[in-house]
Amino acid sequence: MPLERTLSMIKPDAVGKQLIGTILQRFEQAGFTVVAAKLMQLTREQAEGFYAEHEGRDFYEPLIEFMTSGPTMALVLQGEDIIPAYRELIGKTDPTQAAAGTIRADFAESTRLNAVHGSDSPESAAREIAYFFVDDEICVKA
Ligand code: IDP
Repeated sequence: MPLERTLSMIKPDAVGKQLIGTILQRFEQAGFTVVAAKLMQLTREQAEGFYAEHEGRDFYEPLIEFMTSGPTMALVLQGEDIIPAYRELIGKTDPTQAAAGTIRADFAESTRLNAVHGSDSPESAAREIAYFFVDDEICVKA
C-alpha cells in the first residue's frame, strides 16, 4: 500500500485544553508519522481561505470566529492509506455521532468545537497541505 499524507489540525478548543500531547500520542499510536508541524494563530483571511468551500453556510461565520479564537496546530501526517484511516481515528464531525474511542468522541465539545481537522480526500489533502506548508517544511520524504 502506498504512503499517503493528510493535513491534520488540532483546533483551538483542544489546544486550549492542553490536549496537544494527548492527541499527538493517538496519532503516533495509530502508526502515523508526523512529517511536519507548526503552531499558528490563524488570521481571519487564512481561516476564510481554508474553509472557503463552506462560505454562505449558516455555520461558516461562527466557524471562522472559532478557528481564529486561539492557536491551532497544523500537522502533516504520513502513513499507509492514511486519509480514510485518519478519518476513522478522529470520528464523525458531530461528536454525538462519533464512534466510541475516537478523538472527537473523547475530546470534542460540539459539532463546531470538535478538536481536530482531517482532509477528506487525496485532492483536498494536497490542497490543504500546500495551504499551510512549503515543501522544505516537510521533513520526511514519501
Ligand atoms: P469535517 O471537519 O468533519 O471534515 P466539514 O463538513 O468539512 O467537517 O466542516 C468543517 C468544520 O465546520 C467542522 O469540523 C466543524 O468544526 C464545522 N461544522 C461543520 N458542520 C457544522 C454544523 O452543522 N454546525 C457547527 N459547525 C459545523
